[in-house]
Amino acid sequence: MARLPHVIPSLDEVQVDIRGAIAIVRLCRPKKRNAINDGLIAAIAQRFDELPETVHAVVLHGEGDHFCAGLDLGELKDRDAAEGLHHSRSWYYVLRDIEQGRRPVVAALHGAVVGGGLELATACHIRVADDSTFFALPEGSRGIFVGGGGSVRVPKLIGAHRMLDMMLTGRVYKAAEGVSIGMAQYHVPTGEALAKAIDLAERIAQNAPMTNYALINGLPRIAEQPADHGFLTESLLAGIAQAAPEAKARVRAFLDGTGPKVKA
Ligand code: 1HE
Repeated sequence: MARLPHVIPSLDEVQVDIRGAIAIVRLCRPKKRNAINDGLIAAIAQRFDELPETVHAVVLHGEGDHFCAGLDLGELKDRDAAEGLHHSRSWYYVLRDIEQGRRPVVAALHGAVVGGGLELATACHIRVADDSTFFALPEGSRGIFVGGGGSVRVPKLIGAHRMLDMMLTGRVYKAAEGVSIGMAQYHVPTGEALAKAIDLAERIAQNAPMTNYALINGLPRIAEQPADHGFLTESLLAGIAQAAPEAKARVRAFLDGTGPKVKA
């Protein structure tokens, strides 16, 4: 099953603001702490699908006091095992299209980043956590399991045994400690995650699109390949990226003295 074919996307709950080369995608279900029901996950998919080609980086954030409370538990109680399996698979398609899409996605995190909310955040490429952020996987204590790719993506950031601890004991990581173990790359004061994420996205959008594509699609795969395969994949990506006219122009600009230098 691809995504959720019979679901009507709740498009009013996912707003998109295009600002030049970046898009700001906002989860707008604050009364339910941006908990993700079928309509919301389908709307996330559609909003990402519909981004114009002129968008070179995306910021994802949540309205209200929390980024995302995870799966809408109200829907869970109606599913049998087969429906649960297909539902879980449908999240994979949506999050995979974010993770392996055309452009990098920066998540601006605040408040609860829990359950499926953490799974959504870990499908993004950069995470900025403000000081109100807390990370948790309450599935363990609710008698369920992660189902949005968390068991694949979260251990890559923090290690399988930290995730085990979170699910077995209900451990909650506050922002500073969460960032220190790798949940996010940036930690900013409360209320500043969105601005920082926008700054980063604007910087990312200036990169050559092919370099960004090679990074988000190549690096994670290379990390899973045997070294010899990884070297070949890297060399193919390097060849494709450097052949682009934009790459030639950027390198020439540096050699002419007009391109930017690396600053300490
Ligand atoms: C929800 C949900 C939800 C809030 N599903 N309705 N996720 C969880 O187990 C997280 C559950 N939520 C919480 O622990 C808390 O709501 C929060 C810490 C996120 C926020 O607390 P707070 O005090 O700001 O809000 P609240 O009063 O708990 O919630 C406000 C409303 O949102 C309330 O509904 P109301 O009709 O009574 O106003 C809550 O019921 C509702 N709400 N979170 C449904 N998650 C792909 S598999 C992924 C597996 C999972 O993600 S499991 C879910 C894990």
